[in-house]
Amino acid sequence: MNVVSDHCSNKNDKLFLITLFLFSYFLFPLSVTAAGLMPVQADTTITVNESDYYIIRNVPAPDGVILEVGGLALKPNGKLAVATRRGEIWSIGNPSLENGQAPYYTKFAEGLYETLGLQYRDGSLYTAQRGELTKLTDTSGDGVADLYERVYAWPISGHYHEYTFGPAFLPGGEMVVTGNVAFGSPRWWEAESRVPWRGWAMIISPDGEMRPFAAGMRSPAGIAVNSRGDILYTENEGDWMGSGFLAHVEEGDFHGNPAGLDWAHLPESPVNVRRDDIIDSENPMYETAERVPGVKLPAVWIPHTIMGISTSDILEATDNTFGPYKGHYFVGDQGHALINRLVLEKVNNQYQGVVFPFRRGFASGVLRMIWGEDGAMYVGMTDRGWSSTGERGYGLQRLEWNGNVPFEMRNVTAKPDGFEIEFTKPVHKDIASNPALYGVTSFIYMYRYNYGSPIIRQETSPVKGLKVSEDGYRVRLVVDNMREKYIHEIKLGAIRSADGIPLLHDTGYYTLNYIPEGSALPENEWTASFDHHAHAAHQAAGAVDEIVHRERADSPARIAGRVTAMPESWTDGPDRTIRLSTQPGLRFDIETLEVNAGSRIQLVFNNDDDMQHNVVIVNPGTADQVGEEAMLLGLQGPERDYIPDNENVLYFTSVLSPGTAETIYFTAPEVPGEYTYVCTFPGHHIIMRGKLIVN
Ligand SMILES: [Cu+2]
Repeated sequence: MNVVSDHCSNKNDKLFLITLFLFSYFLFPLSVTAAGLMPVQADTTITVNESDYYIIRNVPAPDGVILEVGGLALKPNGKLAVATRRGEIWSIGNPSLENGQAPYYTKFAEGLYETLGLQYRDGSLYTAQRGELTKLTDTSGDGVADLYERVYAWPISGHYHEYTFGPAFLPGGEMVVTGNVAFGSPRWWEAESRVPWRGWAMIISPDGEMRPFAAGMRSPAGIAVNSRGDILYTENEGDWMGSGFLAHVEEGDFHGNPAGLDWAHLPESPVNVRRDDIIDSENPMYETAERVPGVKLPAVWIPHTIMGISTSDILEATDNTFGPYKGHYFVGDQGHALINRLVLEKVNNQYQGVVFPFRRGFASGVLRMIWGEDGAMYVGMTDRGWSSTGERGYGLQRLEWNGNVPFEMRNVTAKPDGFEIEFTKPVHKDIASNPALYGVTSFIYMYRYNYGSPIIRQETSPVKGLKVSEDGYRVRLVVDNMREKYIHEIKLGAIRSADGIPLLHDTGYYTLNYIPEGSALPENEWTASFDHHAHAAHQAAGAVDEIVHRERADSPARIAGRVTAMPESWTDGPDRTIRLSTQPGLRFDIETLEVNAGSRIQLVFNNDDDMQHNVVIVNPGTADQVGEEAMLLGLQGPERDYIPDNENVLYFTSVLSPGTAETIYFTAPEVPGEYTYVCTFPGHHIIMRGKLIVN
């Protein structure tokens, strides 16, 4: 039905394609970006989008209802209960918009303090306020809570960042609640646990008994108890947290941020790690875990800026009504307004696994998700007073599956000698047999006092060979340099399904805490599917990739695009100096700039905000395209200042840390028009932009 299968119908054609593949590398070295590997086949007629499979629909709210969603619960009567950051609980009838009818809202409770979680159990709703776990009951049956009962209260200091999340129910009826740390001194972002048990998970019984359970949390916005009864939580980048992650919480665990250890010596604490055990260094966290028992490593790292910036809720798919993802977890991201898909496996009796992109484009920061009665997902959003990608500050949306199965990596599992990729549909075997279409790169983060971490210790893990399964659903990769405790980026080239459909997402990140034991794939099995031409192509492609990589940093386009010293020919100086700054909420301080065509511009960019930003001047109408490509740079993003190889990029600054500045010099375009300056730091481009009018 398509060019792909026709081209690959015999060996000669395949050789031709491999030649084309190599040739493409040499011809267009700077275009090796979004896909990582150049497409082998020339079929560009089929494009796939997330919205071809999963549809986002607004659940409208009446005027005056500020639905900054903090918690979602489904009641047995089909109504959706929504707790808000502003301390109200709404009961929404007909949330599925059945027959095109609007939903109807009833205020169930109010006057609560920043409710950031909600559960229904036996006729009551349970919610974590900032300072207590509360049970709400409608005893009169009029649809409004008339009994507010304290289950358990804990101290708070009053610092704004002391968010409390939960509860999640354990199988026996106890509840899990997690608490953020405060910030303090000497640096504004340094975590402080000013009162017990900030930075901890607490287990609270329905009759009000509390036991501190695990420490080391910093901003644990997502908690879930999975179908096996295990507690999972998600963490955000911050001090001692190199990136966001998902971890399995067991009694006595220490998850990484030392602030909460101030209470570890108390008699009721099950945590044996002490503050003195934690040493600031540029080494990865696993080195501390090897030295200090009780330090728990993430089950799955969710690479910062690549897969999101602030990890939120966790929702398990317990069946296949939302696509072929039974047993998978959907994990929200508040800052990037998206949802990732995560799959766990147990190796050495510990959870580890892989995270894939799933769906972007929600209206605001994704904080909460829940399954509806009809199998759709409700997505509760707020920008939480901070910023998020998306056009709105808050809201409620439905994510609906239309029944079409996207061609995706359904799962990646670890093998003693590599990885096995399982697809949602059979692969086109001739294409999928080309090892050059599989790239594995491993890396990790520092475990340190400072906020976040760069990517460190990045190495290639060469794919030596592969075996495509008989049914086409699986590709077994044999990989060199598998590194325990490292994140492995698995990036595919232009693999197609047997019916010619391209991958919806081409990258997954597998956290390899343990390499499983067992026997390797016998060499005669994978060499058989691995013809020597392809092998040669693979070797050559690898070599070329390295060359391309080195050239990129100082390619002519990059040098011309970012000139940081005034050109010597500007003997009279610049015609004009423009000072541009940033403001909170993903904004430049100037929305429109006017310059004369061909004039000499000195642009002084000050980043006064508390996030990283750049300024990229692009051709008229191309900011969306450039911003999207920047987000797809993956592991290359940080080192390239999130500047994709796109001819519409004219001039740019590097990515500036908070409180720093950079000056660039450029000549305004000769062609008048409305150009755009945009920040391409992942997730910012949709709102962080201004007009550059060239007269
Ligand atoms: Cu920005």
